[in-house]
Amino acid sequence: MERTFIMIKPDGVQRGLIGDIISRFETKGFNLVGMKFMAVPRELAEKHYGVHKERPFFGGLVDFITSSPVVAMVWEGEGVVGSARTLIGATNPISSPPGTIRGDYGVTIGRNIIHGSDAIETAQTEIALWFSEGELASWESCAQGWIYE
Ligand code: DAT
Ligand code: MG
Repeated sequence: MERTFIMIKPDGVQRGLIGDIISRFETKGFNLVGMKFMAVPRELAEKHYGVHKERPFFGGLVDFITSSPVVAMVWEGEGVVGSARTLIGATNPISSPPGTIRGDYGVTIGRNIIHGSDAIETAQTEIALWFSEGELASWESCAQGWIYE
């Protein structure tokens, strides 16, 4: 089953949005298979955003992600990688429609509330970076038969 890496960023935690955000993934019908509330070591933030290393915003982005705790999660379900990106919305919250997490709660690109993997392969890399195998738990929801045909 497909899995994706989701992180509620420091601004989402500070603004009291943890419950709402988790609720959106839960009520959509996805399964939570891993979750931890944590301070992010600088080295982990730099690895996670390694693809943006040469961008001018890289230093500020790493400062931001390490500035206050985050909620790191793994969610599972059919098409979860793409669907999570749809639930999250556009990178810049100001151009993200209402109903999306960033569209509902954010204003600027540097404070966009949440991260979600952008492809299946990226998700696998990010899950392995943030979680050990023992921190993930596979399970079947009792609602499975009412979510999937
Ligand atoms: P996304 O998080 O939608 O996958 P991304 O991978 O292009 O977006 O960028 C990673 C994060 O970096 C993004 O969530 C916010 C920050 N970021 C991207 N572009 C930026 C910019 N032009 N100025 C400031 N921060 C930016
Ligand atoms: Mg990205």
